[in-house]
Amino acid sequence: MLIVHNTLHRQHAGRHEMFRGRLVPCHESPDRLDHLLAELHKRPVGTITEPGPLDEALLARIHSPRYLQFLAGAWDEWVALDPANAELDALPSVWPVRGFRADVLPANFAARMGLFSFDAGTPLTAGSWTAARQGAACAVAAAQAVASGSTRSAFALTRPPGHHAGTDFFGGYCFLNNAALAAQTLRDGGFERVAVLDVDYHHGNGTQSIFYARGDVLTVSLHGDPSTEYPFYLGYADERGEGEGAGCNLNLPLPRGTGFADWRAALGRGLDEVKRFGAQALVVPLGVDTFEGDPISAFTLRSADYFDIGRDLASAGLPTVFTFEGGYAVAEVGINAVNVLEGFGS
Ligand code: SP5
Ligand code: ZN
Repeated sequence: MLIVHNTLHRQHAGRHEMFRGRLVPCHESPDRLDHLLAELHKRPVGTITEPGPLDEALLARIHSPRYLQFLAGAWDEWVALDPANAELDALPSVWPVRGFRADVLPANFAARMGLFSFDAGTPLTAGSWTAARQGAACAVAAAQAVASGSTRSAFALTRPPGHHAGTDFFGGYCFLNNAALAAQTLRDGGFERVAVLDVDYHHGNGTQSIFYARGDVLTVSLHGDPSTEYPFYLGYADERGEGEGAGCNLNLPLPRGTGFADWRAALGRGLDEVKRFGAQALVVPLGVDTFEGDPISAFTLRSADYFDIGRDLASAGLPTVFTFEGGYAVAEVGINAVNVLEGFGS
C-alpha cells in the first residue's frame, strides 16, 4: 500500500468549535494524525511518500471557482477586518437559508463565510488553506498511483478531513473533498465506473451532493441516522440520486448504539451495491469515529473489529484509495485506522 502523507497538516489547527452556546476545544486536532503516523511507524503496512504539486484544474472540477477563490483569500480578509483577528479563528455566524439569495456574492466577509459553509464547527485558521490544499494533493496523488497501476491500494494520510465539503461549501471540519477528488482522478485515469463507500460515523453529505446527478460514480454511505446525528439534513435512505445519477446513491443510516454485527451487515449491503454497480475502482472515506470510545459519536465498534472491516473491504477485489476522515478518540485513532489497513492487506 502506498501512503501519501500531508506533512503540512499541522498548519490547520483550529482552537474552538461552537457547541451548545459555547466555544469548546476542537475535536479535529493535529495530534490525531500524529498518532496515526506513529502507529504506521510501529506497524509499517505500506510505503510513506509525499505528493507532488496539486493539479489546479482537477480541483476546479470538484469545487466551484468562487468557493476556491474565497478560501484562498479568506484568512487575509479576516485579518484585514482587524489585526487582532490574527489570534482568533474565523467562524461563520449567519447563513442564507431557503428563500435567501445564494447567487449574489456579498462584499461583506461574514456574509461570504456563511454563504460558503453550513456549520459553526469548522474554524478557518491561518494555515487552513495550505493544509487543505496539500491534503487534496495527497488524495489526488494516491488515486493517480492506483490509476497508473503502480500500486493496488493507497491511503491519503491527511487532515483536515474532506467528506462533508461540497462543491461550494465547508463544514464538518472539512474544506476540500479529498474522496471526491480521488474518485474524479480514478475516473480520469481510465476507470469508467468508480464507487465511493463511506464508513465514517457521519453521512458523507459533501460527496453525495457532488456526485448526486452523475451515473459514473456510485456513492454509498453507512452512518448514524441523520434524524438524530450530524449532519442532520442529508443522509436518509430515500436519497437515491437524480437524473443520470438515479439509483447511484445509497444511504444506510443506522441508529445510535449500533454494534459491530449490525454495522458489518450494513457494510455487506454496501459492498453488494458496489458489485451490482460494476465498480472498477473504490474510494473509501475512512473515519474511525464508529469506535465505542469516540467522544462525539454513538456506535460501539471495538478496536479488533477494524481488522474485519479491512478484510471485508478487500473482498471487493478492487483497486482502492482510502482517505482519512473522522475519529476523535485521539489515543485510539492510529490503532483503529491501521487495523483497517492491516486487515485490508496490500
Ligand atoms: C469528518 C467528521 O467526522 N466530521 C464530524 C463533524 C461533527 N461536528 C459536530 C460535532 C458535534 C459535537 N458534539 C460534541 C459532543 C461533546 N460531548
Ligand atoms: Zn465523522
